[in-house]
Amino acid sequence: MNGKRMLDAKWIPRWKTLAKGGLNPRKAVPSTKSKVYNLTMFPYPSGMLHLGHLKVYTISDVVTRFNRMKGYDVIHPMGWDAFGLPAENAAVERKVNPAVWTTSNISKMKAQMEMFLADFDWERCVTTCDPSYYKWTQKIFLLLHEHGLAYRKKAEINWDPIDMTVLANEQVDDEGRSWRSGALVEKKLLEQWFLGITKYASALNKDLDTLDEWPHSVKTMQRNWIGESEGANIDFKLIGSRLVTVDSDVLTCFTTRPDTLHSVQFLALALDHPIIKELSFVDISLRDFVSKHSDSKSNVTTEPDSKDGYMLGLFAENPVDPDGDAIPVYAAPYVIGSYGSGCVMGCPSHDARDYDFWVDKFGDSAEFKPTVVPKNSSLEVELPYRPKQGILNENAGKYAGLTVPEAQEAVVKDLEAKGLGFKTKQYRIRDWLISRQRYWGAPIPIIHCNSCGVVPVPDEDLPVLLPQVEGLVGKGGSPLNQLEEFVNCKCPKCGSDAKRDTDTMDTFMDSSWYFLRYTDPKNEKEIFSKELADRLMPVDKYIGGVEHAILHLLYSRFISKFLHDIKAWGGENTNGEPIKRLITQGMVHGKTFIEPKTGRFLQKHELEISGSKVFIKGTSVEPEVTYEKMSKSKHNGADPAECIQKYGADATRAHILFQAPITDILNWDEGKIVGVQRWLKKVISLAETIGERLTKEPEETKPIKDFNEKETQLFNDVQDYIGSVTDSFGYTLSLNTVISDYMKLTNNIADNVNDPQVSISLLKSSLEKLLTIMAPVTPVTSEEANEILLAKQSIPWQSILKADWPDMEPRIENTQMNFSVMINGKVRFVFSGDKSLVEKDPNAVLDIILGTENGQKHIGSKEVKRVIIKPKMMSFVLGK
Ligand code: ANZ
Ligand code: ZN
Repeated sequence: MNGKRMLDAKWIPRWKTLAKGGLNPRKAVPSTKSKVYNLTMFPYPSGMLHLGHLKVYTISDVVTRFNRMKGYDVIHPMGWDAFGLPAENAAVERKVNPAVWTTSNISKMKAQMEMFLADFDWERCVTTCDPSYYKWTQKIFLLLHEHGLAYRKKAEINWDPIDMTVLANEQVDDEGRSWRSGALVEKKLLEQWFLGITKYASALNKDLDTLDEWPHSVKTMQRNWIGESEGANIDFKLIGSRLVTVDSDVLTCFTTRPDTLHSVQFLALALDHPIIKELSFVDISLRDFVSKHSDSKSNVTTEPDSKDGYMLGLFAENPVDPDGDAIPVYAAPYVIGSYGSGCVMGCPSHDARDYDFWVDKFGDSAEFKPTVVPKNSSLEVELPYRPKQGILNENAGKYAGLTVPEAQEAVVKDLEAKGLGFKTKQYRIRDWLISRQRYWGAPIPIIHCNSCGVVPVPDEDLPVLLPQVEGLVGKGGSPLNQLEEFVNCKCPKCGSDAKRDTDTMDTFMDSSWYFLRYTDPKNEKEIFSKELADRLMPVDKYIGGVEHAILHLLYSRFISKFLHDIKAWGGENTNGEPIKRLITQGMVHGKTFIEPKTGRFLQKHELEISGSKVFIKGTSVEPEVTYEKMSKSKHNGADPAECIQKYGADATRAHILFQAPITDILNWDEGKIVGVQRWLKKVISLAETIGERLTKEPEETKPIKDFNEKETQLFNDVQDYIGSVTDSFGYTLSLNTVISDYMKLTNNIADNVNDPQVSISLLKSSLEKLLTIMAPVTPVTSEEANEILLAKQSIPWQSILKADWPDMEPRIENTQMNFSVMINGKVRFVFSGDKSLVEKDPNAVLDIILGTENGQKHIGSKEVKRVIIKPKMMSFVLGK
């Protein structure tokens, strides 16, 4: 063990004694102010903390320690996101049960967190795979079901052929690959459970406006994901319809541009539209067209770029021009079945896709019916004309001359009056598919009965325990299905033989409410007590990775709002938003060495360090150096535990904060940690020097009004740094400047430490303040230096971590000035006096000088011929 680790090992047990097992004795000091809820995204228990964890937990730990010193009642919980594929897959690889694997990883990671002194409220710990937790995840599912927000439907699902499970839309990237395995996702039709997040789409979108303390970028991502479009539903009557299974003779189209209604030249239906289903029975070529454009497994597909279309032989009338040309209806793969009404009013003059479709059908002979033209009529119009700044032309009949917004209002109003349309909004977001055909998750608490149908598991039978079995782990396709003792049960309603649902829930369900459970983690009777949740919610600061900007945060907002709506928490005036301030920390990138010729990533053992340079071993070639996302293949990872072993917790914590603003990417360069180490050493040696002086010099507290220039300067600097660090911790979270403030103040005190003009009492109190404000980041060094200082004064030790945060005292105006006193042109001594002497009568000043020892010595009773007083200088010319 080296010196630094020895200090860690010295202090950790002492704190634990004081803090009843915790790492921060301050926790034992009663709080005087209101609550602060600091939260970090809980990890999945992989067994190994990485530098990203170290960074995020250090940030929340230092801020929490600061909040506690300020007297707040802080809650700072930690838990484990323990269900899910990563755990299941890892357990498969290592041939152990995920439960066993998870438990052992949790204790490993907890120990690693202690190593870098992260002080969490372990008494609030939750583990999502623990029955005492997932019982309540299941209860929330049942509540959603009770409120019509959990339902089953046959759905085309995204099937990940590697992980052998269903993925939510959100888990498939733009290229159609699984976010986890990277496999190309296939489509399948399965009976699945969905949560009705779309019912909350409007609230989730609107309330983003209330989240003032969220990063703009995250709100934009959520807004795009929800995808709210304002527009209208417009009904087109079918002419002479001979449809039988479809019991309506109107086609409803959702449009964002009701102003273009007069330019409609066709209607286009999605391939899974009920009308197309019916017509396919009799029309073989339509059947061929659909199957040509459809996925063989699911029958539905959307080809957003396809210009293909099939004329159905149906015609419709335009609601604003019923006597005009009959409008042909097509089947078109570019129309999305699940968006709007699955039917588009085609405006080739104004919409790019409709234009392409139309031109593909009619080529050069295609005719157009534009209704919107530029305001400036001399401008050449190129179709499709899409701008909304135009006005309507004569094709628009009575609406001619109106601007686009005016026309939209007027058209919709007229349609509404005739019952042919209405204003509405559409959302791009889809309901949340939560069924997973995997083992390691919370079982869906539903029983299927032949006579009663879908039956919720009664509350008294919760939790539906996940059976502890070997062999099922890692198999896709609902492995619980193979366990007869699990599947077979009695129907809670009629008592006859029934079967359990064998799917488990998406783990995003587990993590969508854990912050609520932290408010009351041991409750055995309720999800959580309303009273406790109301007192501790919302989360004041939530720190985590931006990769969770959409999924986790949107689901968390949804479930919180739902629980709020059913009055599980929250007062009248809140809108159920769970997170007040969101802080997205930047990633940690690793130093990466690349062979210049081949571009190959080099391993550490292939490198050789010589002075400040690095060479490829055995050559004089310098590798290219970059910083990139840490990964095994780039050999650029760094082990936090190793770093703490080498440098101690304080240096590691300070280094990680110092290298970059918390929201920026942090380029991890261990070499730079020496600067931090040097600073910490300096702090300890300051304690020794000042302590030593305290044993020799009398410590008289000098009143502030008697401070000389140097003392005033030091005193004011200390106040400035306290102010700046307080702001950084309290609001801006500019934690890199906190570290540089510490360093500057340390240097400041060090510059004065041997100056006889600076009183020992001021030096001591300055150092004490420095140690106190350092305590959130470098508790070991603060504690060690404080102990040295106390020992030298023979004061019994008490933990500095218990201290209150120092107040910033008002700066003092310096009234004193050092004057160099010249006698006959030569500086003889320095006189420290009030600045106002400059304006005084020279003879009065002379009297003051004559009153000093130096004045008597150098002037005495000699004749003074001239006196000149200037700032910082006095000159006396004496007679012979
Ligand atoms: C006529 C029109 C004229 C349209 C025009 C746009 C511009 P956003 O903004 O994304 O919501 N649309 C409606 N339902 C559709 C579906 N199921 N599949 C594909 N496209 C669909 O898009 C709304 C617009 O997309 C709607 O407004 C409709 O085309 C089309 F100058 O109606 B529009
Ligand atoms: Zn039954």
